[in-house]
This record gives sequence, C-alpha cells and structure tokens, in this order.
Amino acid sequence: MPLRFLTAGESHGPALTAILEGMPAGVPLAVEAINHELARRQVGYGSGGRMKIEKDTVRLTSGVAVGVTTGGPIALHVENDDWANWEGRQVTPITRPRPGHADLTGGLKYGYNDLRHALERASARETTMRVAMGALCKALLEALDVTVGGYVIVLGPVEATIPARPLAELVTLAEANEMRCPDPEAAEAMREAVKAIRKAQDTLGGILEVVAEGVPPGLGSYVQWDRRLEARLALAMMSIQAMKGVEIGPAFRNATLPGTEVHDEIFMEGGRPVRHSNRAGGFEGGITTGEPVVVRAAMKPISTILAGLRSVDLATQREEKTVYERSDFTAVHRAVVVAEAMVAFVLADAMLEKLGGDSLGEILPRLALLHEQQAAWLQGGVSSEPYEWRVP
Ligand code: EPS
Repeated sequence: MPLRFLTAGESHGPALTAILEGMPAGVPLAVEAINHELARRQVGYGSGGRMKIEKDTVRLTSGVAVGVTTGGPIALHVENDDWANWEGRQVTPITRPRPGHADLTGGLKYGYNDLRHALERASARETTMRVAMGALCKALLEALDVTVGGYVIVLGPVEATIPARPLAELVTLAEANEMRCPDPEAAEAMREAVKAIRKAQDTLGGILEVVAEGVPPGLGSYVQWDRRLEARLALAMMSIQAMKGVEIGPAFRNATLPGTEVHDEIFMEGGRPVRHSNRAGGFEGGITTGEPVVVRAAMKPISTILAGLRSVDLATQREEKTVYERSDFTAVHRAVVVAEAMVAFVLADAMLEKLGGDSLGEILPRLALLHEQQAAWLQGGVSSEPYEWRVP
C-alpha cells in the first residue's frame, strides 16, 4: 500500500494529529484548501454546541516546503479550542453506557473506571484529521484529473431525488444548503425533519453518496481478495464513526432486479466501447471501469440522545436512563466531507499503486501513457485466432 495514515488525539484533549506517509513530491498544496475542507466539515443544520466552540485550522509541520510536498511524511496538527474548557477541570465519570456508542464495548475491552475514556477516542472529533489528510489526497487527485465530491441522499424519513447532472453541479447544489443535499425540495424537508427530531429530543441518521469522476479504468484487481478496490472502499467507509452499511452504486436496489435491468450494456460508438448507464457504480471485477465511482454509506442516528435511552449504571448496578452532556441531532451532512476524504485516500493510494513514481513530474507522463496503452489495446489487443490451451 503506497499511502498510509494514522491519526491521534482525544475529543476533549489538547490537539489532534495525523501523519500521511507516501505522498509523492511536487504536489502543490495550499493550507487554505485544507482549511476550506475543515470548515466544510463543521457546517450542517442540527449540529450541537461543540461546533460553535471549534474553528478548525491546520498547522503543517512536516513534508511540505514552499507550497509543494517534499515526498516526506506530512504531519498535520489541529488544536482543540474546547481544551481550554477541560484543562484541569473536575470531571464526573460516565458510569451509564450509551446504547449505540462505544462506552460499554470500550469499557469491557480496556477496563476503564470512567467510560469517558472510550468516548474520547471513539468520538467523531477524530474525523477532523481524516478530512485534513483527505484534502492532501484530493490535491494529488486533482493534479491527476480526478474529482471527488459528495452529498446527502437520505436523511431520516426524507429521500432526495438526485438529478442526472455532472458531479460539479450536484456539489454546487448541495453546498448551497445546510443539509448538503442537491435536491432543494428534499433539503427543505430534511431541515424540517431535523427541526422536529430536535424538538422530540431524538436523533436522525441517513445515507450519503460520494462520487469520483475521472478515475481511469484498471485500478484495483480481482486476482486477490484484498486487491479488489471496492473492498478497500468499503473498509474505508465502514471505518468512519457511525457508518453501518456500504453499497457501490445502487447495489441494494440492483439485488431486487433481474440481470437485464442491472448490468451496464456495452455499445460501440466513435470507434470505442461505451456505456449508457453506471448501475455498477464504476466497478466490474473489483476493477474501475472508467465510469464514475459511486459509493454510498448508511449512517446510524447519533447515539447520544437528549431524551435518554434505558441503560444501566455500572457504579450502582441499577437500571437508569443515560445522561446527556451535549451532542449533534444529526451529522450525515458533515459526514459527507469525511466520506469524501476517505474515498480520496483510497483512490489516491490506488492511483499511486497503478502509476508508481516518487514525484508528480514522474507520475503525470505515466498517466498519459496508461491512457494511450488502454486506447491501443481496445483497438487491437484482442484476437479471434484460436490457440492451444496449455499449462506448462
Ligand atoms: C461526539 C460528540 C460531540 C460532537 C463530536 C462527536 O462532541 P462533544 O461531546 O464535545 O459535544 O460534536 O464531534 C466533534 C467534536 C467534531 O468535531 O465533529 C461524539 O461523541 O462522537
């Protein structure tokens, strides 16, 4: 795996850290672009009080010089502004695990005497660093003509109708409202649903979609289970806090239809094979087809619930309702930015694996050559001449 990253930090600790290793040299990088992504992750109707405290901005301390990457590990640092409210504070231990959160499983696993330690690291605060890291991957992808964008398609009971438009237009539509949904009518209904759920002291989940355009055919492989790029995308999506389901394209709907209505037929146009549909979500045999990559993820409702849920107090051994400190009512719109970052990471990694190279200058001609070779193969790489099958 050419690219890898680690994050560190607690939700209410002093700061968050990430290291991205394997980025080639010579990739233009603007701190403003990273901060722009961080700011996108912070907005969405139905956020709790924490987002009013934080103003996430990144400090790059390694791997970048004079606006371009050096090829060295890139270290990223974001301060938690909320730390000022926690440092030296007398904290009440959390003794009633919230159903759906990592409180009970974390406690059982690590033997904490305060369940707070589980939430500190399990918290989606960590996704700040995924987004900062993902902005670096997006910069590499941009240089390779790959665009990644996302939006909300379902929020609680509201399902959007996504217009058949290019990704850039869908993203512009989505970014124009607080629900990050490209269907303005559905966005309004989603907003109302969040308003109602807030009043009911409850929470909502939903489904988001991330699309990548410009991905060349031939990334990933069927030859080994862990080289199927779809599988790597699924891992990346499922690694995001609160995600409980993933599909490539409309996979779950495809499962209900006959094959003739699912598979994307191939036509010859302008001397090359083309598709008129992309129900495969950009993959066949674990390999990219050259059509847009489409990944969807289902997010469960936030598990910190104002009305409380039935649980047990592990200090008294009695059944009690959970205690509410502070949280979001929904975070699907904000999770879109995190999902984009993870898709960007997987695709940047797959591009580097396919193309190799230590600098952008080395990689760009390899990408041009890949396109040339694929075009040449389509024109004469396959022969109808019979031959004798042997295993030497
Ligand atoms: C989170 C709980 C909330 C969210 C947090 C994730 O934080 P707090 O407990 O401080 O109110 O705001 O998300 C973020 C801080 C963030 O940056 O997205 C949780 O328990 O997972």
